[in-house]
Amino acid sequence: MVSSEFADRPLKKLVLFDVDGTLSLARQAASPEMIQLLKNLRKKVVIGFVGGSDLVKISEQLSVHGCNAVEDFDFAFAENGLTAYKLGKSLPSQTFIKFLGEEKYKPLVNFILHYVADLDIPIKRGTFVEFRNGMINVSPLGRNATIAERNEFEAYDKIHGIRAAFVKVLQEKFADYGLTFAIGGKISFDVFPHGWDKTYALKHVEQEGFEEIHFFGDKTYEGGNDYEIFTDPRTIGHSVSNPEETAKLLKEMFQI
Ligand code: M1P
Repeated sequence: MVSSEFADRPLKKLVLFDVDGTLSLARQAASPEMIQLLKNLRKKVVIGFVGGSDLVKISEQLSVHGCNAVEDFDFAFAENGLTAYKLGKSLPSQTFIKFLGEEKYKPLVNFILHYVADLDIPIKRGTFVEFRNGMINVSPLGRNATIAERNEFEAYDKIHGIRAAFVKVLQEKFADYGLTFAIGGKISFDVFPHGWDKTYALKHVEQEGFEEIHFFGDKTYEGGNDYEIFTDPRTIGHSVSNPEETAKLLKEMFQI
């Protein structure tokens, strides 16, 4: 039985979305058309997003065109659900540093910063390690790069495999840390405890009694940060290449 909080929705289904590449272009705002489509969808089903980024960044992308990312989605999951809201109210959360402890974190971050310092790549900017609530995000380019610099790094990385090589070294060196290294976006990778991938968000919804939980994502291939939730037996996964494809599928599936 789905909770009475969602009694106004004719379909007892939950539809979850990745953000970058699924609802909007990476690190960019969702279009007015996408926001309107989500409003229409919410009249029929329960909706939520599951992003890898922190809530501030996701809000920059989804709190646009009159939408509020926390209030206009029934479930708002940032950092894979480590920061979680249901109907605008926050749910209990965990932290990366509590899981790992300072004494294990310090050698990890020191090693990462040394590795970045020794990397010979065309350009570097700043913020190579972003410390978040539920994970750290590591970028060889640096997070405060421009959109053009991000795209250039992505193209360079496709040829030179900078992130893949970095991840391999970390997986070997810190094999006993219980950490997952996931390449989700264009310039960085996320580091979080095993199981704190996007399936973490499902812990918050599995007792709600939905008849179906759909998930839409673009990084659904093995190694991508949508892979685990896309292949999870609790979800019906939909792989998309861009927001336009998400919109097309939603219109077909839900007649909106
Ligand atoms: O949502 C996908 C990823 O988006 C960003 O990645 P990048 O800056 O590399 O494009 C990051 O916020 C990352 O944490 C997230 O997984």
